[in-house]
Amino acid sequence: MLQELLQKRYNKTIEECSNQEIYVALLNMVKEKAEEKVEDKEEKKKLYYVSAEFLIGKLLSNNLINLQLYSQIADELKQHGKNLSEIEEVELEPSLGNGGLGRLAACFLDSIATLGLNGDGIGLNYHLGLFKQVFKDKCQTETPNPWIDDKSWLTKRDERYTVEFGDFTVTSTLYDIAVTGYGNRTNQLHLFDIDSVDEAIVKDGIDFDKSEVVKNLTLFLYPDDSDEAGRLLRVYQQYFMVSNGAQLILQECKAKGCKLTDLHEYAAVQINDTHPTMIIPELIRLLVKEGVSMDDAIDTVSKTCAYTNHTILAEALEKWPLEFIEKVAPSIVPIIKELDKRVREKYTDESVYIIDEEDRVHMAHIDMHYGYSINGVAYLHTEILKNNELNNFYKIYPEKFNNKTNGITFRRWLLHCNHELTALIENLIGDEFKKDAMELKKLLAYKDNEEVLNKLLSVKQQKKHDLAVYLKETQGIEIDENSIYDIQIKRLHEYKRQQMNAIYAIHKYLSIKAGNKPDHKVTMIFGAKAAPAYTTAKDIIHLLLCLQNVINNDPEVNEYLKVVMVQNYNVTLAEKLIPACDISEQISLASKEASGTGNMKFMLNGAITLGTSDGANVEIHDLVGDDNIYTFGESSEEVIERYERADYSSIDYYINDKEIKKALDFIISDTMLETGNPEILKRLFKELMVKDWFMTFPDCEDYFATKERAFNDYADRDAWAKKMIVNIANAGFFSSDRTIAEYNKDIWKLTK
Ligand code: 26V
Repeated sequence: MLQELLQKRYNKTIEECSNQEIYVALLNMVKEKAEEKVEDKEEKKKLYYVSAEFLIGKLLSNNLINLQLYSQIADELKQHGKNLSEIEEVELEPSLGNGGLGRLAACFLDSIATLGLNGDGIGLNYHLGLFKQVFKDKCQTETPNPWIDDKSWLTKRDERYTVEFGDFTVTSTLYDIAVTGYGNRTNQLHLFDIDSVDEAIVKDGIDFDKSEVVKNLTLFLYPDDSDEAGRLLRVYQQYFMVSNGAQLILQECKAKGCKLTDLHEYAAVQINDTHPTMIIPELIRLLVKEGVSMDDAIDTVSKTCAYTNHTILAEALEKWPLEFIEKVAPSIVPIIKELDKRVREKYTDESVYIIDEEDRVHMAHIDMHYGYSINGVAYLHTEILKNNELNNFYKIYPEKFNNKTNGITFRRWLLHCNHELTALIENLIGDEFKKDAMELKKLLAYKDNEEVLNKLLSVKQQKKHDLAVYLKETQGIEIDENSIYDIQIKRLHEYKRQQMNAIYAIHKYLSIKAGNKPDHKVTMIFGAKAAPAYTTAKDIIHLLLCLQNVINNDPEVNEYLKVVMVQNYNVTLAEKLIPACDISEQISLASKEASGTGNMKFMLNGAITLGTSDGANVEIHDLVGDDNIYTFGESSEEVIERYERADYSSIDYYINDKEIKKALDFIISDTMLETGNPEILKRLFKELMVKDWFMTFPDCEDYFATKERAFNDYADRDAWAKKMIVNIANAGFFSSDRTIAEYNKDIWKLTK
């Protein structure tokens, strides 16, 4: 098949073609095949998943898998001495997301198409995506991450919409990326853009003139919002996204004969976090403009839009100054005021108003009053929303609240990233699990089968070897494949507590130096980007890079412990790291991680979770039982109470706990100050000693002890392999196919 294609395209054989040429030929073939699976006649109702982020990752292999062409192409290439994974290297990874929220949106699109549902994504075509992370002097620096070239997955469409901002008007351009379902239909990811964006305005690193919106509107994902111009640009991006989205939705519904007051029968709009919230007033505005009464417009839009909450962190819940919206999108201001007025007429509780006394617009409040569903993303998270964070809204609208525990697409996070494990599973239980993830439960029958357990261990060993080779080749990092791989990869945020893991590294380092030689070597692997303006997060990266230097260069210790921080952690790296992992670090402060999805990917690939009772860890625990997970730390209730009492004093721990003091003091020891930047290290030391806002110290003792227990258990290979198989067998619940089926049943109600 490929041979013919290349012959026709280049008049060359597979052997004669460069990887680049083969890639381009495959890209075009996939685009054509995907197009054939676009449904000619759409169902009446359609879902629009609106999100500022879609962290889709590389698409070639994923699409080949979904079109069920992967083995055929891979085999053909192999016969001719080529390797599909090398060809994949040609593809640039689009970085259209920060982390979990964006990756979740990408998994959801895959599952929506796989379940054969009529649903498209709506977002923005950021030219330079999220920044690329480059380490310099053991610190994070940021550079642009261009990903669009003539061989990208984007297809330019003819649709153009006009978006009116306060002081100027733009015409948008629409690009689509085909979303192939596994053995099913093709949907679209619509990414809006404007032609005038100018990459040449980027100066040093990722700096650019924020005032020229026509040149920078879709340049970067979430430009630095540490200053007012950056925050304003975010509002421009958001309004641009939703105004285009609203116009597209209305155009498609009208084409199907929708009466405007029946919008909710034709469209379900899922608002992914508060970033797309302005779609509510924008839809209302457009309906009113077409002659629908305000009452009817509010009524139908409220029955169309549904909101997903992804965090309880107050600083992440958007509140835009009304004057920003007045400048960016003056035409929706009267609508927002009208929506607020109606709330004020009904409720006396000021905490549920849309516009507060400082004239800030609480975006989530618009979603909750004027949407028909409010969901959290894991059981615990939804309970906290109902009982604590959003309790005032829960009291008004109990019927709107529901939980949808997150999921991941098994096509990317098992079939694609772990061919060896997929083959082993297929040999044991057949291939039904590819469509029905709950089939994985059948693996439990093998949990005492020594031969199977050994095979599982050798698959893990193979993936550990592959990672070692990959890191050496791509980053010059050497790791010992016979060590335990203990991995924490996720955005750098204090609540995720990479700093607690770093404190463990110091503790262990000092303990080895004091003569306690461990039985098993451990490689601690970190991967994380920090927001460019988030000082403490960047300081923690500096700490990790300094520890990497000190520990790995200490001959007394490096036989037993190694610390590795990979550069520019992204989806591609995750696909290499996750299959290789032994211990999955999920150590957020209980109550703070809404769900986590990395935890699910690790579990599916046979890593054992070391985690707090937070987010979806709680559900992992319920599924695998006490023997197959390592949990530690204070409960979410205890943490919530501590915050309410406001009596946590980190300095007391520093003074009273010898181990904590020793580890913390090491941060500003001569060894460290000679290795790193004294100003940064001292600043971080102080931050932890006098603040420790995410309360690492109270959990340290339990964390360290539980971690040691896990390392010791690892030595019993059979017992460990049994834990692995129990984890894999129970991971089916976390398929995003299950999550999407629930969204559809409870919220979208699309018919097939
Ligand atoms: C955003 C920000 C922005 C301002 C500074 C602090 C801050 C902290 C957190 C966030 C997170 C925004 C929303 C988000 O990405 N939530 C993640 O969503 C995932 C998918 O539901 C979920 O698995 C993660 O637990 C959750 O953190």
